[in-house]
Amino acid sequence: MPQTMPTLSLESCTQHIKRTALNLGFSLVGIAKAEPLDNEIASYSEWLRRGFHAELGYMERNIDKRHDVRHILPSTRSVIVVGHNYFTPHQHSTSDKLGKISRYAWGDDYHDVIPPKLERLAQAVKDCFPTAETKIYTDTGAILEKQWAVRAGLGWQGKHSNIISREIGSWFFLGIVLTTAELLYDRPIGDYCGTCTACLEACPTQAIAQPYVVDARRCIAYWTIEAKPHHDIPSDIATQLDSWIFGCDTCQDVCPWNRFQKPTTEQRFEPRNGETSLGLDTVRAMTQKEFSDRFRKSPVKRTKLAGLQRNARALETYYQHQGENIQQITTPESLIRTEY
Ligand code: B12
Ligand code: SF4
Ligand code: SF4
Repeated sequence: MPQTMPTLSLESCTQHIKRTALNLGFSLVGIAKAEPLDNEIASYSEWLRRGFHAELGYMERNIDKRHDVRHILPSTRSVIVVGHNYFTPHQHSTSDKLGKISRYAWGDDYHDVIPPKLERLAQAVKDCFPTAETKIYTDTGAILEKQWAVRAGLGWQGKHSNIISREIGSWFFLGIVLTTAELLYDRPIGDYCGTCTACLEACPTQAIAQPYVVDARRCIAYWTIEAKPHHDIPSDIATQLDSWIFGCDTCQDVCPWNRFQKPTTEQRFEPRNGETSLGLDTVRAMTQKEFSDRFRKSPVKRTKLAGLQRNARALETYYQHQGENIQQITTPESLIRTEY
């Protein structure tokens, strides 16, 4: 397909698109040339071979699209990648009656908030290239979003496997616009993890199998969000839940690059009703209607009521286990006291 002719110079078009992204509330934007992800797909296939995708069967499909976005949109020339900050300056309330919700799920669902912004960004491409084709994604298709973010220079892949930006840390969502228009391209930046291993050490379930590689079978985020509600959380994971009832942020909470995060300007990512944790009793007693009303357009709905209640039961096991450990430590002393 011949290159569609821009109405302005390539520089002005690229600038117009990037400026539009920032005006829409994205904090990061970069552009990569559409090429096959040869090295990335080789390590992706190895990840699958080792069974690290747990029961995420969809990860085994559409490998050709993940390898080369031109299997999705033929004649794609550019991959525009944006990052949307979701950090809000709140902390979790914690007690053995509560379960923590991960940050990304405190407000409205990014699958609802981000696509309209991506549509407007796609329109900015068409302002310059009226005949260009576009396609948008945010965790909605067979695209290796993190690998494209690296190629577009948004940041580097941290040892916990999330993308980290030098400017805003890692509390951001990724969004993608594929387009047949040719633009000016950004370059990857370096890896700024250095000798740090804080995330590997902090992961409660040792899910980071080796630096940069997460085994979903051991990841709390997998078990509390993605695992089918009828699957009980295995006891070796349940006893290490670190108080999470939905998702897990431990590896990002300890990352030094998240120390100086700036709050998002998107009000819809503020915690709903100021809540960052859920009462275990409330969840156990919740009816389907209460669940649907409370989590409409919230990421939490993904786990379904049965999944959330399964998580609450597992957390009770976790707190019980914590209690037993404390008791074990105090037992010898209490024995001595009773003898005297
Ligand atoms: C499947 C999935 C999951 C799975 C698997 C996690 C994973 N690490 O892939 C589960 C359910 C566990 C999960 C959890 C979370 N997820 Co998720 N998830 C995805 C999804 C749909 C696909 C990711 C994927 O392709 N994984 C496959 C593996 C193989 O890819 P990878 O981890 O990048 O692995 C590469 C490296 O291991 C690399 N590699 C191997 N050796 C080496 C060595 C070096 C030196 C390097 C650099 C690389 C390297 O090779 C692999 C392939 O290239 C994406 C959306 C999308 N379509 O991309 C969102 C996405 C990755 N998730 C996201 C988020 C926010 C989360 C959570 C933080 C949510 C939460 N709070 O609970 C957690 C984080 C857990 C973690 N530490 O990764 C965001 C991440 C944003 C960001 N800033 O990076 C994404 C991009 C969604 C979005 N659009 O915003 N997720
Ligand atoms: S999300 Fe939690 S369980 Fe998964 S790798 Fe990070 S710290 Fe480990
Ligand atoms: S905690 Fe350290 S090793 Fe892990 S991602 Fe952050 S900087 Fe990299």
